[in-house]
Amino acid sequence: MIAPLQRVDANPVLAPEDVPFAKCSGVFNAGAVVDARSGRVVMLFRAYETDPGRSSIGLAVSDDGIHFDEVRDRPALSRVEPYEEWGVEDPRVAWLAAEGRYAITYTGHSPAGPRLCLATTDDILDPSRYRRHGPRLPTENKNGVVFPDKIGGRYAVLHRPMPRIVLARVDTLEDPWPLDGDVLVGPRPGTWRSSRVGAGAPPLWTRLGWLLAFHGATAVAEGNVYSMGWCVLDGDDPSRVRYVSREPALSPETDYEIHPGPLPQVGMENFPRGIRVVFPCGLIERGGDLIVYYGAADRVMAAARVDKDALLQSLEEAIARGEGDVA
Ligand code: BMA
Repeated sequence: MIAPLQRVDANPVLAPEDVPFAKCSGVFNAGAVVDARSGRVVMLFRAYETDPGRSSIGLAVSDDGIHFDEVRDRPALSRVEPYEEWGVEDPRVAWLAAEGRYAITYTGHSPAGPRLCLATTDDILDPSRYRRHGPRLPTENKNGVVFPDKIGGRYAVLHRPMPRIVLARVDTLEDPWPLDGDVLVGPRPGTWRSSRVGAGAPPLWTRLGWLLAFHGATAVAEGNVYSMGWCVLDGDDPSRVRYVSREPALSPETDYEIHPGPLPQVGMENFPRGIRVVFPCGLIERGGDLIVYYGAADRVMAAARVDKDALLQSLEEAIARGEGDVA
């Protein structure tokens, strides 16, 4: 058995009423990173503003990674550029230690469609220093992440030409990214990821290779349930997939992960059996634990933790038993 993620008692760790800058009906799909200077945990969250019914990205800070006592009174990223007209959504943050900068990937939504966008900064706590680099790909795409280290002298990125996760390599993050790449994980009929998958948090380096939290969804006719799984990629060659969760690591079960709807931020036609969503965008190390941050039911932020050594040990044993489900 894979060491289970345990939901933290404080869940939800961030909710719409915690946002000081706007009336919101949802705070969800937040990326997270440990601030390199202070060691505090920084969460960039999607805030769905009731009026005008569009998202911005807010910033919250925590000492223990569970209690986010400080929530900034203005958005860290708001709708500024034409490609952000309909909202900025679903941020993920990677700390590029060798360069002393952070890479923030997010969805810029506009009449042109959702685009995977990039911003970078040398200070995650100072949004005035965030620099936008615009959409990375000229076509519809979401769920992109940047690896925290270069591999073989190039940046490695994951993105999601529907419905699968691909790995691409680029010489600079600011150049356009390739439309396609090596397919890592795709949907699998009859399973928890029967319809589509997408990268969650930026991969984390471990002794087994790169650990990726990702989401998978069933088809709308099957209820469109979003769950989280683990994927392990080879450390030297991340196009080699060593493990993909057969069963979800986390699935909607609690009252905050299941919502009957309607919610203004959710297209209810996509959720015939209610909103059932676990949507991971952040993964950090804290003490001996890994903490996953995930949007729950497209309404609140939640966290779950697992002992890192126990997780890696159980993944290693599953790989040795040939349970990688890699096909
Ligand atoms: C995805 C994105 C996410 C959302 C999820 C579940 O396609 O739109 O922002 O959380 O669906 O509704």
